[in-house]
Amino acid sequence: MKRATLCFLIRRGTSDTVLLGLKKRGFGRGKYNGFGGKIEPGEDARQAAAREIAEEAGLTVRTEDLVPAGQVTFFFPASPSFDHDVTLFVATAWRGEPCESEEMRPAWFPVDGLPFHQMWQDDAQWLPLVLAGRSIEAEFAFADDNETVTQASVRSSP
Ligand code: 8DG
Repeated sequence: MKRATLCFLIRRGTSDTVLLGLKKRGFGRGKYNGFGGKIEPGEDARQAAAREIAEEAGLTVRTEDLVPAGQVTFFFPASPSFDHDVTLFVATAWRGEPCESEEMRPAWFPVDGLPFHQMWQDDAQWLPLVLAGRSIEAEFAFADDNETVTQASVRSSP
């Protein structure tokens, strides 16, 4: 099981917006997602998330500004090497302006207008909870196409 992080940067305002990145290559290519990736040896989840945000979006986030938002596990029975255990964070403070990287093209979306048709199918079941400030514990399993959700479990706490 690979350990990874995923972070959502939220701009609070009269209506909140969230920064997503269109993944340009690799796993999840063509989908919008938060910023994150594998936790490298010697890193904790916060350090990994801050590094990925810098690499993928060109932004500096202090590890203490990363607010834990729970854990999601993704199971791919047809391709177990894709299985991921993902630590979630949100942040509302960072430095810099988002810029496109080799891996991600960043764009802002209203939290009530997320591009679910261009995201992982499970995201509609948990991302609105996380963006509303809740912490979740979730598990999803995917069909042989590695896209269609076959089993879902989401628990949330305030
Ligand atoms: P890296 O070089 O950036 O470390 O690797 P990568 O290929 O870009 O990504 P990864 O480390 O394999 O991490 C996969 C990312 O995708 C990780 O942030 C978790 C995320 N992810 C899944 N499945 C799903 C999903 O169903 N929904 C969402 N929103 N994210 C997912 O692995």
